[in-house]
Amino acid sequence: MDVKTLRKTFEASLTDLPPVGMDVYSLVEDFRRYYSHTLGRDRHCQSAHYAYEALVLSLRDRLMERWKNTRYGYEAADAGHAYYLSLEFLMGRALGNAALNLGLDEETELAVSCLGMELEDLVENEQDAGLGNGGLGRLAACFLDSCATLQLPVTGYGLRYEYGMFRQEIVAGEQVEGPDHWLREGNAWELERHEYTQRVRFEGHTEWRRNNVGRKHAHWVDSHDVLAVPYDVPVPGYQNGTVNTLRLWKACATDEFDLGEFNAGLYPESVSAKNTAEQITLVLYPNDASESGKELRLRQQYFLASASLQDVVARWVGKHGGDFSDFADKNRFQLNDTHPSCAVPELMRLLMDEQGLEWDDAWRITSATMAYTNHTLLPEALERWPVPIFARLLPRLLEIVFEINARFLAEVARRWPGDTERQRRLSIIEEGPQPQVRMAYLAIVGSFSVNGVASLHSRLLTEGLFNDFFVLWPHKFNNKTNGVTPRRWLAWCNPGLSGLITTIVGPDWVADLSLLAGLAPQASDADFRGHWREVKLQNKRRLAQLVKADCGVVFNLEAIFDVQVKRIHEYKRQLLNLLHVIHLYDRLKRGDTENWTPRCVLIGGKAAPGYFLAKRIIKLINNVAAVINADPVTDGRLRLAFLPNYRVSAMEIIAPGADLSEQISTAGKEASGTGNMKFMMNGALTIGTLDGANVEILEEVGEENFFLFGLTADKVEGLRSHYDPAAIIAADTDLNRVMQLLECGYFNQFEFGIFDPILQTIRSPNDPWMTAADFRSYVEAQQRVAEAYKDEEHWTKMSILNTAASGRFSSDRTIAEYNRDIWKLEPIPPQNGTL
Ligand code: F59
Repeated sequence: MDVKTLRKTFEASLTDLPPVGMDVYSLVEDFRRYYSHTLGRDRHCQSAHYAYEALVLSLRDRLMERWKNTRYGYEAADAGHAYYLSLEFLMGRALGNAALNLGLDEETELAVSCLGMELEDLVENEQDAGLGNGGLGRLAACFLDSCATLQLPVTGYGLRYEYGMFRQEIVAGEQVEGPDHWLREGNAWELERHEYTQRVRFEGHTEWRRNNVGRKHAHWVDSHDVLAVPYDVPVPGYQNGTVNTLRLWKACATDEFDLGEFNAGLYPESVSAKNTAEQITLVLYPNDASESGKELRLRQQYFLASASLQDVVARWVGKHGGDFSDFADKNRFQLNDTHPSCAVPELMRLLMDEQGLEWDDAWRITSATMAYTNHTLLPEALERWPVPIFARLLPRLLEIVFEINARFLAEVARRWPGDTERQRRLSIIEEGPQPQVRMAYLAIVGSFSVNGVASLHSRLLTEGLFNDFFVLWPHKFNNKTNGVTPRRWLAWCNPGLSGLITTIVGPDWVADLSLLAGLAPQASDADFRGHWREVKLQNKRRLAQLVKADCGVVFNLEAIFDVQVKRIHEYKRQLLNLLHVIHLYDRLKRGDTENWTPRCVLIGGKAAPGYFLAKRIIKLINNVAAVINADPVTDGRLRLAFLPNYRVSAMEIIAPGADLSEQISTAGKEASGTGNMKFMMNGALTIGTLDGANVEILEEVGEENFFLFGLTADKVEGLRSHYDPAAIIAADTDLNRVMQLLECGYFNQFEFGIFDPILQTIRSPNDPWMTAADFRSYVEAQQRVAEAYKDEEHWTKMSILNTAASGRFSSDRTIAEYNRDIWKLEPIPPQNGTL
């Protein structure tokens, strides 16, 4: 046989390799081989890390064949594909999820115990992939899980940060940030794909040349280029044989980048050039209170957009040559907030400058493939880039942005002749002493779909922030209420509750969460309630162990576990929570202890390193905790703990152990929230305002199973002009006493004045978060909580009804809606599918 035939035979043989065994025995065999022959460890190795790694490699083999079959399935179907572009994917740990989704959770546990180890101990060896700040990044991770579970051809594109979200330590009550070098011991899940490396340009300038038919053509010259090397991470669907891809780009220097200096003997200089290039994916940016124009951040954003789009276009050209007539039909780019919105001008550039299309054709394609999701209503969080920075870094892109804007404003002028004020308001370029590119406007103009993430949020977008655009293009706007994956957030993190649920509704709920509704009748079954309580108690025990280990605080298992975990931000009002805790302490000090319900309050979350007030709030929480926990009057009655380094893997222990979920943002400020959904699924009750997805949670579970309080979004806005916190404080004895305790320095005896900036915001008529306004209503709701908790049977009933009503908050439902309204993809099973 000639080499060509041999090669073809080899390639064909790759599709019918014998399947990798899915039984305990095969797992044990693979584990031993990886441990010994691949990792080269022997009986002298006591580090659990290598056992963890051997297990990952064993599971990865099982993913690998499904991964290939999935790709072949998509290729053969020649169907549409969606790309989720996001600067953040907060994946957390992958091991448990991979075992569960492969249907190997029991086998894995058995195999590991056959080898004299505990799965839990190995799992603990995995670093969280913390490539995100919070809700937005975790949403991207839940979405990938749901896309794979629904067998939708969706690929995630992101950045492979060397350092993820910073590690938070608490030193003397204050947040201290440390680097998160999550890749130090390697990442056995990822697969480097050198062969798909892309080249991304920066700086330089545009040169216009005529081609052979006399058409003017832009050339981006004298650029400083950086290589984008892809690392693929497998994303398994739930027991369906599908494995999708998360492709993360790493920035690498080109050879020529430093060759000149190197040859000239300028060794340190040549290395510094390499460093500049590779800095792009060195570290995740923590989101700040307001967005500052950091140049490196813009580099990251363009790097992601350009590498990803080039990758897609190259695959298209490989298959269809220069024929782009079907491109818009077959491709969708979902922009996770404005962060990747350079994709709009970048796709224009690729189609025109590199593929030779005319503006109108390129624009038809671009504006029919892009879809934008907004995640915030806070105007100060909207991204703007100073034109001079944009011009220097991405000169060619800015020309295209200007042209998009000119054509767009001409359209506005045709619709509203003479209305220059409207043109000024709608312009992608904000004029002023320092002109800025408004990234949200660029995304809206370039997209066929714009969505909010909860129904209230989407309504407020069209009525407020984006009203001018809504008037112009009402058809673009839609809502997609967020969800979370029930695989990680119930099936995996809460095996006790999952088992109990399965005894009632069968095992199918994991991929069809609406089936949880079948639990509702069990709420009136005393035996079932007993089992439910037993499981919750076990989960509270686990959570209490975590709190003891990480905070040194002992939680009483009989108490309400009252939990608020999320990024620290004024609008989320950790302060309101704290005012209530101080109020409870004040009651204890006054001897007002009759009918007391013991309560353990847990607060966790990271503050952006540059967000002064958020960091000071952490300090206040810790100071209050120190005073309260040391005072014997609180023994058995009240505890407060701040959990350091809140992250995905911590939430997997926290959500199952919580009784009460704090969702207390100022109404109209929290776009959706997703922690609220994780708590609800795990049977916690919510105390919350009518904000974000709380509105829909309340709708599902009913007022009688939810502790509602506070002003509505409309009321908040109505109150602004005459908000008078001083009067509210004076008229409310409890709040007055709390403020006195704070203001007399009760919690900062030797740290004079450090909390004054916080206290000033509470007393300010301009406090945007109106903390004082909701205090009374919040305390009353907390009293209802305390009362309700005393009736164990009734509380359990409400807990069951919360889980039963949580079906709507599966990200499977959310993704089904994205697909129905925006992507319109066909589900495609893998080729030669094995489950
Ligand atoms: C922007 C520019 C420069 C640097 C950082 C950022 C930036 C990064 C991350 C801004 C915001 C974020 C971020 O994490 N935002 C969110 O997590 N938003 C949340 O999104 C969730 C999912 O939709 C919502 O549930 C939640 O209400 C919202 O706050």
